[in-house]
Amino acid sequence: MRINVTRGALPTTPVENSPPKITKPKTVAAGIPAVYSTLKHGLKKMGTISSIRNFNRVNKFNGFDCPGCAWPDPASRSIAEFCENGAKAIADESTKNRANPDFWSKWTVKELSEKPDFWLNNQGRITHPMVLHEGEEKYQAIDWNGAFQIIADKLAGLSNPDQALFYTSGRTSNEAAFLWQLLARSFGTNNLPDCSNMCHESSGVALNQSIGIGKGTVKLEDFSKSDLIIVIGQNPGTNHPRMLSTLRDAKLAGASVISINPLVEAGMGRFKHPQKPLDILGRGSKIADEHLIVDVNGDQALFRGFSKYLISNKSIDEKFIQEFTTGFEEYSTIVEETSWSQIESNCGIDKDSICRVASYIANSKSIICCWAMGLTQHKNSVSTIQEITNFCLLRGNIGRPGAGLCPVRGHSNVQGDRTVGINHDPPQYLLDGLLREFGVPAPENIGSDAVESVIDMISGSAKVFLSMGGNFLSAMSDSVKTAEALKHCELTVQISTKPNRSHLVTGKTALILPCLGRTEIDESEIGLQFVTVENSMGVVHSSVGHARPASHHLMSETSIVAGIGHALQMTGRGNEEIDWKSLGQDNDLVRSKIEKVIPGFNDFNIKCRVDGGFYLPNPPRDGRVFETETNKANFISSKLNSISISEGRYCMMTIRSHDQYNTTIYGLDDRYRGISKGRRVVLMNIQDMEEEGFHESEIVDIPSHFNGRIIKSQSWFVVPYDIPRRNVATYFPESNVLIPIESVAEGSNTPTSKSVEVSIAKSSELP
Ligand SMILES: Nc1nc2c(c(=O)[nH]1)N[C@H]1C(S)=C(S)[C@@H](COP(=O)(O)OP(=O)(O)OC[C@H]3O[C@@H](n4cnc5c(=O)[nH]c(N)nc54)[C@H](O)[C@@H]3O)O[C@H]1N2
Ligand SMILES: Nc1nc2c(c(=O)[nH]1)N[C@H]1C(S)=C(S)[C@@H](COP(=O)(O)OP(=O)(O)OC[C@H]3O[C@@H](n4cnc5c(=O)[nH]c(N)nc54)[C@H](O)[C@@H]3O)O[C@H]1N2
Ligand SMILES: [Mo]
Repeated sequence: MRINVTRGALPTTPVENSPPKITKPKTVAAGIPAVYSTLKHGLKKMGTISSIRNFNRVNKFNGFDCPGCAWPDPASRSIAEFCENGAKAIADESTKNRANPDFWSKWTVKELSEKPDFWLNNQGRITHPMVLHEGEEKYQAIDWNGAFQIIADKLAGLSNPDQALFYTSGRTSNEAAFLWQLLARSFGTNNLPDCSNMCHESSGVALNQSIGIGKGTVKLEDFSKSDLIIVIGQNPGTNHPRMLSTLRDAKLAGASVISINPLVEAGMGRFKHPQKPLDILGRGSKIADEHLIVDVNGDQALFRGFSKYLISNKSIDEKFIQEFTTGFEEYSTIVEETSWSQIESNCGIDKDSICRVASYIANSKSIICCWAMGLTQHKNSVSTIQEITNFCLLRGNIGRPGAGLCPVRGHSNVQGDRTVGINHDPPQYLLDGLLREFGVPAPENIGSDAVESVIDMISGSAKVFLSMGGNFLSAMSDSVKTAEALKHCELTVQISTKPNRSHLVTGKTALILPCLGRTEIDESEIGLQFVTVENSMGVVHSSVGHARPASHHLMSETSIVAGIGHALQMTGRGNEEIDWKSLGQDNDLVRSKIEKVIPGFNDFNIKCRVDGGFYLPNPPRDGRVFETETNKANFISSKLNSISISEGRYCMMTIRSHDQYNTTIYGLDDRYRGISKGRRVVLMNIQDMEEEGFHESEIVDIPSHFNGRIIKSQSWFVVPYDIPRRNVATYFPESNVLIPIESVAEGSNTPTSKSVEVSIAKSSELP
């Protein structure tokens, strides 16, 4: 048997040997420290001139879409419409460092895997296509045609199209994503796992069943018309900083804000707008009027409590319920049957506090509910999000100004990717459209999602893994199993900008295909190209890069997909009708195809050239039309089903620090939480620490427990933190190793990254 050389490569970043520095968490977000951090990251990585050029073009008409998050742009944009963390994302892409063939020739993949994730990312932009041949220990440069040929030959050699997996990360443009799914489906498979499977899949599944669309129902302008904005399981100060400006403006217009979170996050305290001088110097604006400190995984119970109050006090909109919904009777029965004691024990908040807030809710005319990963990555996520939808339906808080549901997306185009066809379980109109426009017949089977892909690779039923962006190994749960899965493959291919761990734990043969980033000029043989993206509120708009590409060997994502498609066609295995050559050169042509296949894109090429872009249709938002099986909005009744944690164990959530973008680690500080110079920390309630006999920075081991399986991880530093008892928090992706691949949300199959049953033990061996 041949040896896979990456077999010895580390699947996770190495452990840290020195303890972090711990100070008091901050109560104010942004302000001068954010301006300082923006400049520091910009100047250090890009240099002065590029910093000014790039920061000036972000989120502007004819500029590029900030790769930081999917929060929409306001109609009147300020001189610098971005935030500290958006600036870090831009600086990171525009770095002067280069991971060129010299760099790759210095290190074996095993040696690289022994470096921390932080170091890997800092090596800079990948400049050339690279190949790791079977049996070799180092990557070497390869020309583009050679790389495409390897992929085409491997794909053509598969006995069944479902042996290939086409992963997508949500930074990919609409045009590249559309071509990517066309490539997969023309090859004959729906195997299109994506980062959304680990992210907002639970929101999509829940909302589709409840209101007939897997997206939110508010526009940005609704925030200033709202009386009450509830922010649930979200840390906007770090992950959606521009949302804080929206919340601040909504408050100035009279709204109240409630944050529901086990942690009091700095952004939800006070906020100093970094682009408003008076704000910077003053005390800033208070954002949350109320923090409800819910236990991890307690939201379903909490919202059940709100509904119980509203129904028993008849604070409901009977006319709306009658006209637009079904299932109310059943829901009110199940609500009535749920006891207050069960609600209190599941969410960790007492009845009086729930009723006090509910009475406030009863007096608020228009309510928006926003949420992110704190809600979507639990076993009961789908039913929790449906409970929140039920709560909104009770008072008709949907499809009218200032009210609605707002799942806040993460990656800047994750919503658009799904719209244009990145979906392992595609809608019929998409399949019909592909047949009509390209003569591509529907693939035989429903595809695999992210978790199923890991299982397919381990079992050998998938042999080729192709990745459009992202870092599958580090982003997925159960890092060791995911590594085993990738190592089982014949070929792994990563279309990337920067080095990451998925380049180091690979199949027998591995390719890295370096692509242009958002900020860069995309010039094809027929002229300058731009792409489009869809933000969290369904607005599609253009993104135009202006910077000189990091290397003249880079190709755009669209031309890479077309290159693979064309090479596959040459083997006789691809669909003959698709004109890959033209599609790879001409994004207008791709957009004209999107227009013909996906509803809502009429006059796409005209509308995407208008400043601000255009809204995709959204029936619940636009006209209280619910395209469900019942043609109504459905109250969906579920039993309360929070996870139960055994005596002596903890419920662990895995969260982001202020210095990371998902698996890309910019630095070792989490400024708002007062933790610096280290990421291998476990945040613990001080009373739990005392009970366990732990001191600050004590080194502990963490075993996770799931259905009899125990996974151990060593060397974590204990940090005392204001977190509910029996809850702990660690950073993603270091702790992904502890999340069992089998532990998923019911209905959406999303890894339960926010509720992992763990115990915490004194370390058996000191470093
Ligand atoms: N700078 C930066 N920006 C980003 C990203 C990044 O990594 N860095 N990632 C992008 C992506 S892809 C995404 S999806 C978003 C993620 O944005 P967030 O969802 O804000 O990210 P997380 O750090 O996972 O934060 C989850 C929040 O939920 C809380 N929480 C955890 N469990 C529960 C629970 O059971 N109930 C409640 N009510 N709260 C809970 C945590 O305390 C934390 O505040 O951000 C996007 N933007
Ligand atoms: N435990 C735990 N796990 C989680 C989460 C969690 O909260 N807890 N969150 C989950 C969520 S919400 C998400 S979205 C996933 C994220 O999963 P992914 O999207 O797979 O991961 P990223 O870290 O965003 O991907 C980073 C890599 O993308 C590449 N890249 C950057 N820009 C570009 C570009 O413009 N084009 C291309 N082709 N490549 C580019 C770079 O090489 C970089 O190393 O992780 C999930 N995993
Ligand atoms: Mo995400």
